[in-house]
Amino acid sequence: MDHTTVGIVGGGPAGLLLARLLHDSGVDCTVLESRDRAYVERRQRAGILEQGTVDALRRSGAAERLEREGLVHDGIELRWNRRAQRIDFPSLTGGRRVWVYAQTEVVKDLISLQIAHGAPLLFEARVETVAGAGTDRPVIHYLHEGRRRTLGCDYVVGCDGFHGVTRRAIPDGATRTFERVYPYSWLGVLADVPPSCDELIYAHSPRGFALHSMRSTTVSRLYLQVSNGTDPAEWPDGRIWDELDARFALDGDWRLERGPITSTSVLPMRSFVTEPMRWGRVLLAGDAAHIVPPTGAKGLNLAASDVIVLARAFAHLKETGSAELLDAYSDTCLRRVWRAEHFSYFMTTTLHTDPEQSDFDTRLQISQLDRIAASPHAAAELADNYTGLPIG
Ligand code: RFL
Ligand code: PHB
Repeated sequence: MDHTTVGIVGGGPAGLLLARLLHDSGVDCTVLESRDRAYVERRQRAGILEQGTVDALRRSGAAERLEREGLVHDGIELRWNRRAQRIDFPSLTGGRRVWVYAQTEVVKDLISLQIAHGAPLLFEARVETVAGAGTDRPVIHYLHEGRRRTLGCDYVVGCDGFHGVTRRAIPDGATRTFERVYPYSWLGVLADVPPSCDELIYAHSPRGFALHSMRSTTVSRLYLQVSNGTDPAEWPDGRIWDELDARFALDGDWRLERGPITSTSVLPMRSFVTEPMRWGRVLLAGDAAHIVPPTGAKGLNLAASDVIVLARAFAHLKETGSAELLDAYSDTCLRRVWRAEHFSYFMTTTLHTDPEQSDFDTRLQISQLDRIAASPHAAAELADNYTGLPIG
């Protein structure tokens, strides 16, 4: 049986960044990813990186292309009642900002570094089970090149996302889960057209939520609130642009540029937390442990902050022999996780229209948005959460 110190299940952003950070500390690890490289590199997802995520990528030498191609954003725009309000991050947070750099690109950069350094990263290696969580030698059983294989580990980290298998290695009753499913989804649209704005626009409208984001100076990323169970085929391109126009409408001057739509997909929205994030020698990180609705742009950043905390704990164990930081891992992460859960819930419920929503509920949303526009304290609370709180 092969052996490694840290067996990492899943080669998404959490697993790949953890592998980089462990490599930097001289802790050996193996990443097992069920999909092929092209699939992982193309999976369209997040677009916003917080300062702490960018700092970690810089420290691990994975930010070279991000420095060149990433777009630094100093604020976002909120729209409601046909008016716009900019939230300026640096002035409200003591200098913090965010980066627009797609998750696909972060993943590509991390994969190419991992391969360049010869660190073990297996694609098309599907983990079937993780056994022995309660022992000091957990084992990963996986399928690779048509053969069943086994990897013995000192620790296993489940970075295998919400539908992964590692969470199941923890006995029933040892964890508690918390969940909320939202009564709406997002229709995500990628279009070959320069963004119609310099910064992201989050729009509340009587027709539902809309978000204008971007992938580069030539590619726009747009989202529309739609009903759960929507089939993207119900949304031909003309209908998408008309609906975006209606939801972003302003009394002032503004024009949404249209262009060829290259992909559409429907994304359900969920909040989910597992507590604790560790049992015995099995630890969970990223979406395997928690999910947020994407309105606060927190999912990828939470995945990054989990593995930053975890990599520090493994480095401490290697240097001092003390498992103190590893023992504190779950509590340290969950404080930040719950803050992000609250912020994501707040952004989601303030900006979306619940199909059951009354006029009273809508007035409360408008009052909250008016308050953010009128009060630097309310705006600072949003900016502080959006740009990301300190890690650890
Ligand atoms: P991932 O990315 O799901 O990666 C898990 C990996 O594990 C593999 N896997 C397995 N491998 C081996 N054996 C098995 N049995 C396996 N089962 C699964 C999978 O193939 C996959 O490669 O989890 P990770 O690494 O924790 O990363 C989390 C982020 O991907 C996620 O939180 C974000 O994408 C969420 N998110 C956003 N986060 C942000 O911070 N900012 C954003 O702007 C933002 N926008 C978004 C988002 C998520 C979205 N969707 C699709 C839910 C926008 C969208 C539309
Ligand atoms: C994105 O660009 O995909 C994106 C940006 C901000 C969000 C969610 C998604 O809140």
